[in-house]
Amino acid sequence: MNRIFSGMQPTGNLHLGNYLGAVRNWVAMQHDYECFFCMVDMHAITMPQDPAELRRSTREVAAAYIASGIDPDVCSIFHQSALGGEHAELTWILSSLTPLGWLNRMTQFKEKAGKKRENAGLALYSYPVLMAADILLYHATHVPVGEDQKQHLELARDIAGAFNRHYDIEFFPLPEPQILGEATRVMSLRDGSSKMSKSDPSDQSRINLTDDADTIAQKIKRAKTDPELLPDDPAALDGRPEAANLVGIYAALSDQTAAQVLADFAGKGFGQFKPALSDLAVSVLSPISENMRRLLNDPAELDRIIGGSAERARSVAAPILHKTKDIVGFLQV
Ligand code: AQP
Repeated sequence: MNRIFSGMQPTGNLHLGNYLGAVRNWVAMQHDYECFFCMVDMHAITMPQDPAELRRSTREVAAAYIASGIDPDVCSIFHQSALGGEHAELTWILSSLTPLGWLNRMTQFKEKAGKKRENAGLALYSYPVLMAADILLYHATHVPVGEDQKQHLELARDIAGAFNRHYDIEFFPLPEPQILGEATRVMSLRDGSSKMSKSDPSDQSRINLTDDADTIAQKIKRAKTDPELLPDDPAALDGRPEAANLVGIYAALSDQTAAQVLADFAGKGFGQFKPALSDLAVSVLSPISENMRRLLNDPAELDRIIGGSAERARSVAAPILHKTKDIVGFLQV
């Protein structure tokens, strides 16, 4: 059976982009692949985190996975640091084959380091090598992610290829990115040119999975738009990023294409479109946030699920790491 590895940083404020770009696709794929869904807390600390908040967010992400429909009896749902040694060890081995030039091209580092590049941490810079190790440690063949992670996945493929070539062995499968659905890049509600993000200082920029119905409705009502009516052809949304974003969100939430959505709303303004979008978003997200609340009320049960999954993950990762070390030439006595 082909294998999936994917993850999410427990950095708070899980949002509609995380859901539509990633988790929802995982739910659809979970019975066709052997799945490992991780809370990547080692990635989270590449930016400063409050320890108590990191622990809280790690459980919250696990709750979001399960509340969205991931079945913990079928998939492994665990935190990366539970196998921290294995992930870190493979990262080191892969680092030895990763040219700096490859890392220098990564746009996420440039965005997150910003103007204070000299002060950015080494882990933020080598983040994509840890991500490659996450995937390769499980011999994952498919990695469902949002569009923003495409560059990191291409790097993971390059690193896998470099290892196989260097040691002249077909050992690591080259993982296939799975960028699926009508909303692979959900944009901010306040600015159609930047992606919806957990770390955006404006809470109005995103719909959080924990927002209640009134908050969702109010955020959509205030979302930036333009004065034009909706067209009947998606191509006519070019140059209208905010309108295209809201239509894309509607399409993804209703399992339609943008063209099907526009067939219903062509000639209508946002005064009519936004309330319909609010109702739709509330109907999809309310059951998820209710389920999340219920799961978070029983942290012991969540910890039981996470701990059991980590054991399952270890049974897959340990032999792959052992074999990797053998290939590299480490004495294993
Ligand atoms: N706006 C988005 N649209 C579609 N997919 C998205 N993803 C994130 N934002 C969008 C997808 O969600 C998964 C988990 O992402 P992550 O938590 O590991 O980190 P990220 O991509 O850096 O997400 P954020 O929200 O932007 O977090 P911060 O602000 O902390 O950096 C990935 O599959 C990602 O593609």
